[in-house]
Amino acid sequence: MTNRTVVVSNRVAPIDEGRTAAGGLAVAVLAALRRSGGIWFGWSGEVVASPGETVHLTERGRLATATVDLGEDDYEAYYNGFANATLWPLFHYRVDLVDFDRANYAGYRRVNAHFARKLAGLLGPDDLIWVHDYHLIPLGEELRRLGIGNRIGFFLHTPLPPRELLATLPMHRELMRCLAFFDLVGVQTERDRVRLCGYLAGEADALLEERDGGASVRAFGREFRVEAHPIGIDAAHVERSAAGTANIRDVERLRVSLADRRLIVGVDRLDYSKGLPQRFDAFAHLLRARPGNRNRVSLMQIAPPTRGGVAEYSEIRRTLDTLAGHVNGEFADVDWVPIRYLNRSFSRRTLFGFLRLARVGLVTPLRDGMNLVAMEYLASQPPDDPGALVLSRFAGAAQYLPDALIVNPYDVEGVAEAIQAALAMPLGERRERWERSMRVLRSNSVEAWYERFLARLAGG
Ligand code: ADQ
Repeated sequence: MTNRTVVVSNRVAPIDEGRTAAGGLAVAVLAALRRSGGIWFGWSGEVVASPGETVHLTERGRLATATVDLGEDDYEAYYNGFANATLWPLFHYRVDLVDFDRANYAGYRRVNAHFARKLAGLLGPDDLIWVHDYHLIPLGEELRRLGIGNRIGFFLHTPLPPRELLATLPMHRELMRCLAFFDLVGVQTERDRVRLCGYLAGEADALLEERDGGASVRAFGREFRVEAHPIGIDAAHVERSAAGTANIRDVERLRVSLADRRLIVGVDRLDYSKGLPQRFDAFAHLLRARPGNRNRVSLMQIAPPTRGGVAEYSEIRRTLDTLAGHVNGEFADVDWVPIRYLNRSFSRRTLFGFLRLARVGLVTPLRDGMNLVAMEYLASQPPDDPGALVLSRFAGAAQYLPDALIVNPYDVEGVAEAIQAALAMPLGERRERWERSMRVLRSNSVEAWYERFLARLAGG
């Protein structure tokens, strides 16, 4: 890759982030930017009384990060408001939770325009610009308004709902029109791509031509491409890392505490899209319907709270506290608690160690763009005795991992039966399913995803 790359996302990982601390995506972006040279631009994570015009620049060789602070009003309207109380629920099909506040939309546009002004001053004429996620949909249009003619790509990490749901947003046309200012729009799955094309054809009279594994679109007086580019993980790194976790103190403590009981594990941000109440219900159903599992299996659910500034997140937290309490109250024994519910983060290595100990990985979001935890669970397994993955059909990952036990997360009894099947699955079958899944993961690493998207963006 010869062009310099400029990555733009809401949050920017610190440039000195250690390999173990950073998420897979952050590691991949930093490594790739080091190779090609480039900038990672976004919000600093700081909310300040008067943000001013400062851009915080950190440079290490050919790699730089550039961040800007947000004022309190902008933070509320842009981040807590339009991004996380409007677009996040809407894109996860939760129209019932969507906040339709026009003032928040104005704040969202204001912050995108501000980001564009600050970013424009850092750009060279040949830079490839790659914008990430739902926080920054208008950024392409704002950059074009400032005369930026570079190639600009956009990738949506969340799902995209069907046209009828998108159209509930009062400013849906204005928002979706922003996509036309990018040269390439990437989504996680073929289904998301078809939904986006369906919206563009139905609401914007787009002319669509299916070719080269995607669609060339003419809409809103512009031409652009829409393609599916499923994200992956660095499977080799997770495999190596998970294999060396037995001596980590928390992993050892977990193993000892289980004695000869089987572990079922869930790891999610505490978010209503992740289907956690249904998951707890399914586990309770398993204990009720199959009493042989009592005192024989434990569910450990790790769910660090996120987005505390959005009301729905305090609500889902309360719901889960109550539910976990009920299930534990009903089934716990003097030496056994059925659900270990932990509202905290762990280092990635420790997480991989937990995943490796689990006979069943339980990944049952009601809706998810991809879901990297499902992949990390598989890559963490010991090859000679791998566990089984129970995976929601509504996670993008289900479209790439048909060898998981695919479930409907709303069907509590069905999920309980799938957990039972996973617990009972013979070693031979577990190995076959795992090996086929790992072939998929190894052939689509996060690095390959990154390079492929940029090559498509550069290629015209
Ligand atoms: P998320 O909704 O955050 O991502 P996911 O894909 O599972 O969901 O990624 C979460 C990442 O955070 C994983 O790498 C996981 O290991 C890590 N993580 C989760 N809980 C943790 C904890 N307690 N401690 C430490 N690390 C933890 C969004 C979309 C997804 C899409 C990704 C990437 O919602 O659908 O797959 O982006 O595109």
